[in-house]
This record gives sequence, C-alpha cells and structure tokens, in this order.
Amino acid sequence: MKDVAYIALGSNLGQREVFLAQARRAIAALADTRVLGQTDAEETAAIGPIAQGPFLNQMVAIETELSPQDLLAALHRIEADAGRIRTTRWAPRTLDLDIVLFEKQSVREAGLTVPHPELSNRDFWLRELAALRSARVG
Ligand code: A4P
Ligand code: MG
Repeated sequence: MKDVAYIALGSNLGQREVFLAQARRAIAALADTRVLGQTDAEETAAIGPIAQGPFLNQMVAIETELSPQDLLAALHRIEADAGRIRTTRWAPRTLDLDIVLFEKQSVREAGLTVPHPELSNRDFWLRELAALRSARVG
C-alpha cells in the first residue's frame, strides 16, 4: 500500500552531520520510496535518563510502498552501516532512525509501535512533523 511515512534521524556521537547526510542518501535510495521533504537539522539537548552530548535531529517525509516492518528493517541496516553499536537503551549513538508515523497505518507489535510512543513527549518531533505536513499541503 502506498503511504506517507515520517522518519526521525538523530545522532550524538562522532561526525553527526556526516551520519545524517549518509542516512538521507540511504533513505532516498530505498526501493519503492521517494523523499517528499526534510526539515533542517537542529541541535537538541539530550532527553532521557543518561547524561550525554547534544543530538543533531532532523525529520524526513517519504512516500513509500514498503510496509512499516520492511521500512524498520531497512532503517536498521542503514544504522548498522553508520557503525551503530547497540549497547544499552538510550546510549549515545552515531545514528538512530525512528519511524515516527505512517499516515494510514498503525502498528502495535513487540518490535514496532507506530505512531512512535514518544511522539507526544518530544516537542521537536511535533514541530518538525507539523512543518513537513504544512509544506505538503501548502
Ligand atoms: N521500535 C519500536 N517501535 C519503533 C519505531 N516506531 N521506530 C523498536 C523505530 N524503532 C522502533 O530501538 C529499540 C527498538 O525499538 C528497535 O529495535 C525497534 O525494534 P533502538 O533504536 O535499538 O534503541 P534506542 O533508540 O536506544 O531506544 P528507543 O526506545 O528507540 O529510544 P528513542 O526513542 O530512539 O530515544 N534526545 C534528543 N534530544 N534527541 C533524540 O533523538 N533519542 C533518544 C533515543 C534519547 N534521547 C534523545 C533522542
Ligand atoms: Mg531508536
């Protein structure tokens, strides 16, 4: 099914701009997918229980035929290519790719929840999402 999805990009380790650029290129190259828009990258203070350096965050809107599950698998491959090593939850990371929302589909499974459960708690995601949606309408 063709749908519109919003992907949050985040990095707070190493060459943050380089990792975001690599992620944007890899997302644009996904099968059956085209990029509709992207927000500017913005620096945000780390939220969560672990003290760590600030994040560079950005959101990308895509139109895709990929299912949420297939998109997540592809995003995990892109994270691995950026040298992401999973240690503990919320640990500093070279690249984190989260599915924020699909316009027409929701998922509640062990390994995937869409919309992302933290959406309502992250001001910068809400702001970026609103900006991408208004750009699409306008
Ligand atoms: N998973 C379930 N739903 C989703 C979804 N919608 N999108 C599962 C992506 N993944 C989803 O994620 C753990 C598992 O969540 C995945 O294997 C997937 O099956 P992970 O990326 O391995 O671990 P994580 O990122 O440490 O944990 P989590 O729960 O995804 O945390 P978040 O929400 O990614 O938070 N502060 C600022 N300023 N900016 C940030 O971007 N990010 C985090 C990480 C903490 N603080 C931050 C930021
Ligand atoms: Mg994550």
